Amino acid sequence: MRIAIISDIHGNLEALKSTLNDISKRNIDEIICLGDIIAKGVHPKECIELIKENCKVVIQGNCDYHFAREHDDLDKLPEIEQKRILWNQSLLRQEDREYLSNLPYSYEFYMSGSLVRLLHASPEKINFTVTNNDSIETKYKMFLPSKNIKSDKIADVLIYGHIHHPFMDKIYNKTLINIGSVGNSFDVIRNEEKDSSVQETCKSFYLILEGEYGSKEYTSDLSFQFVRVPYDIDKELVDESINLEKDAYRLELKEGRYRNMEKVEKYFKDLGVKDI
Ligand SMILES: [Mn+2]
Repeated sequence: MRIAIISDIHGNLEALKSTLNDISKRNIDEIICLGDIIAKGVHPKECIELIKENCKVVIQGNCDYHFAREHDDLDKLPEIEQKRILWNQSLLRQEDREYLSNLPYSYEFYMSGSLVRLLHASPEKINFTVTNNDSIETKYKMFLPSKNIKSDKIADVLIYGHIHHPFMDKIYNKTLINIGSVGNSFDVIRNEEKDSSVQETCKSFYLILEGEYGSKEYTSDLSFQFVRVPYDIDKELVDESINLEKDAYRLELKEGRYRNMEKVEKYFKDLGVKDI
């Protein structure tokens, strides 16, 4: 069984179309989405339609939850956040908001002996950020069950999205995988002296998981294939004149530079990372 896992489309229709087209050529049995279909780009409705048509399972992301729900405390939020919520909601129909609000938190199955669990960001919180630079203790917690997860088992393979930056790590006998982002790939830090082409960063990323679906026996092989798909970035940006944060969005799509650099720099400083 070959399962394609996609995440973090963020309203980028060209990226999603190119990714689905690539998947259609690779003998895939089913597609699973790990959330954040909307927010940032201007095509959330079209992306929701394509995701509904193509994905067997869709998990809720923090942006799906945050921008689809009613905010009773809207006037107490910072002004930019109020604007962001209203702008994102103006691009959605009521049925889209209901769909996004009712997506599940996680999904799991056995494959080739391993319990594979899929979620958007972390077991405890839908918007908690775990990166490949975090400690072994933090990474290990990703495999643990929580009140949000239906089973009480510790996962063997944990696959997630949210950070827009793919990696794979072994924590003891466990496997932690981030699949990257379809529509909003970026590097949190860019270094002009060390980087080569930004096109490496700006592609759509997804994962193919292959193994014996439903098997609790360690007798068959299990494999993970990271895929990068180019897409027409300029075509996607044609409709961006209505985008509330078009300059920041353009920088992310064209140059792979993240918009919230103060937050990122503080994060790395707190970790004690100097040479980035
Ligand atoms: Mn997210």
